[in-house]
Amino acid sequence: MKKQKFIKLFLLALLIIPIISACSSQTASYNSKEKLGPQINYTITGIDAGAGIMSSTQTALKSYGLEKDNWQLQTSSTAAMTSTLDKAIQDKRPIVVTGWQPHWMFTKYPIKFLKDPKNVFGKAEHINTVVRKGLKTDKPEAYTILDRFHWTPAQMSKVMLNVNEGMDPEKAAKQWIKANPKLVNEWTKGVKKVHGQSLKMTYVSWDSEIASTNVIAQVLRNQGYKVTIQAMEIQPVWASIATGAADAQVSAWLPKTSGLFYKDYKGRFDDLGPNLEGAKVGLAVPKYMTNINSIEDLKNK
Ligand code: PBE
Repeated sequence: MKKQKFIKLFLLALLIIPIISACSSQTASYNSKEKLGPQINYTITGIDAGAGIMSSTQTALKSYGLEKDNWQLQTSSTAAMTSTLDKAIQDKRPIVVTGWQPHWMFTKYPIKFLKDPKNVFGKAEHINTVVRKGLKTDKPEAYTILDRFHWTPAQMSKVMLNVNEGMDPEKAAKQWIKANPKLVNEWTKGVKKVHGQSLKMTYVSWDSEIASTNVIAQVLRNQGYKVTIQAMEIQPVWASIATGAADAQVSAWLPKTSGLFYKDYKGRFDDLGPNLEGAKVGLAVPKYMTNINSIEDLKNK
């Protein structure tokens, strides 16, 4: 009698378990046959509110008619966004994030940019070096080095990856400088050493800017400057240069991402041109969302 009951229970379990797991996995992982919006609560996972990519995404929600479809942009931080992305990818769940390059998210995770036929995010971006008025005459040596500072996304990514793996940014910068003497020498060639003049740089704690600011600050330290770097929001970074409270920043993503600040502060800074070319900003999804390839697909698929 007892044995029969046990067998019945066992058979029931055999029947039920696959049904339960099928149900839960179906709501969890991405289903290309169902509309995307409801699967992710019509939410794009974003970063800090001040970032240019956030205002561009708001513009995209309007231009692509997603806003009236109840799509929304969630504010968080780069760290929170990448950890949400990490978890989603582990379960093959759908997710739409604000994405940009250079950033290790594109090396670490199988994600792709969504096409942007309305060109809201712009095609390519460059990152410019912006210094305060008067730096050229006050500190010509620093000005020359800052003006020459130029590297590639691949070079920046090396520093970013080390920092992402837990290395102290200053140490990562020193290591990178040691490994790239030829390039660094191009920036400093023929420039006189100085002796303890102070120099202040401001930046935003985005991975790319942590990397670039630490590298150029270290190069200037090796030249004899006493460099302090201070992290803040993007708007105060531009204000610090415009008011002369800081000497330089290397975080100006242009023409779109920081374009508003560039316009607002025009005439109150010196633009030394790009320190990096081939940057890109947009929306991104995991590659397993094979039928989502354009921002327009968020609406239609
Ligand atoms: N970013 C990275 C910044 C610039 C650097 C794309 C997140 C932004 O303003 O959006």
